[in-house]
Amino acid sequence: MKVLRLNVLSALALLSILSSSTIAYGAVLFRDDFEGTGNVSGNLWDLPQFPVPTPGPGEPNPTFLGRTQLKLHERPAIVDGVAQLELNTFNPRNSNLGPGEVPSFFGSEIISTQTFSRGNGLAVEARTRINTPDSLGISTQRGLVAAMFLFDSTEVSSNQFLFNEIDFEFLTNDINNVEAGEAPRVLTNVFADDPPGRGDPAFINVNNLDLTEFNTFRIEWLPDEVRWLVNGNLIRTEAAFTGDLDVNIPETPLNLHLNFWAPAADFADAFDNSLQPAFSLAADQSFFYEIDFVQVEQLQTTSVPELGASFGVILGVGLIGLWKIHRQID
Ligand SMILES: [Ca+2]
Ligand SMILES: [Ca+2]
Ligand SMILES: [Ca+2]
Repeated sequence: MKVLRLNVLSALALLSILSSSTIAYGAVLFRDDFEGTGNVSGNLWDLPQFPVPTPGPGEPNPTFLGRTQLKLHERPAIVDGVAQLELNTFNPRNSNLGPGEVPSFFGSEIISTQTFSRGNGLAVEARTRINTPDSLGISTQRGLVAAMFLFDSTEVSSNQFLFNEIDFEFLTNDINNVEAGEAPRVLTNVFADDPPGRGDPAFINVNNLDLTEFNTFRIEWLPDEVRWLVNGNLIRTEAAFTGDLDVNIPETPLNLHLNFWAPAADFADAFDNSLQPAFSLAADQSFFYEIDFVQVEQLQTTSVPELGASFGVILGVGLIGLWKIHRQID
């Protein structure tokens, strides 16, 4: 009997090793290659919507970021297979400001009409570049932010919001850092039922990254971790197992956003005083955040046996062994 028990245990151990192999596969839930001509699809993308009723003084207006009014009616153009999110230094309101109204930029945001639940895991991937030569055409205009993020906000009481959000943010200030011999970097952030504002941000240096060329950025949103990848390389993990004492992993369904805007001075890393609103169409300058494609995958991490030939042979040998032992005992 001892021999039999050992063989059964080893067979079970072998089975458990084989069956603990995990595979992750992605079912594509959403993809836009921005092919064709015209403007980004209204079926796939919403524009920001001005709050109703109109916010009073000091009340939040999610369509105004930093110094930028997001365009509420102009869909980004598709040019040569790329969605062009445009920021203009001239907001038409600037030529006819009301009392107390400050001049602003005119920026862009697109928001997936589809809402995505995390489930066992969700991955968002986009290939993007920043196309923002300065007025002399010799360098990159400072003071702009391009972002790709998953987002939802919940109003917990009157005008009090909690954010769930996972971000990549690309600062044109950091493109100029590279010219100054400093490391290229991206800004990552994550909010899990957190108030608007800081979140849990981290600038991550990425060697040889050129944000003016196309790069692939990926967010993996898993039950126990959030991962940020640049061109396939993992650059940040938000998870308890790293020893992080402030772990933020959103639980609620989120929408995918891409936007392009000019921050105010309170976002010191991203602000630049050389970028100022224009007061006439003739003085307008235009900058672009270009999206080649964006896709969302549902990730399934499942424990399955590897049903390869070797597994079949090992299983067969094990069963024959058990049968022989069984016969000996009989
Ligand atoms: Ca938090
Ligand atoms: Ca953290
Ligand atoms: Ca494309």
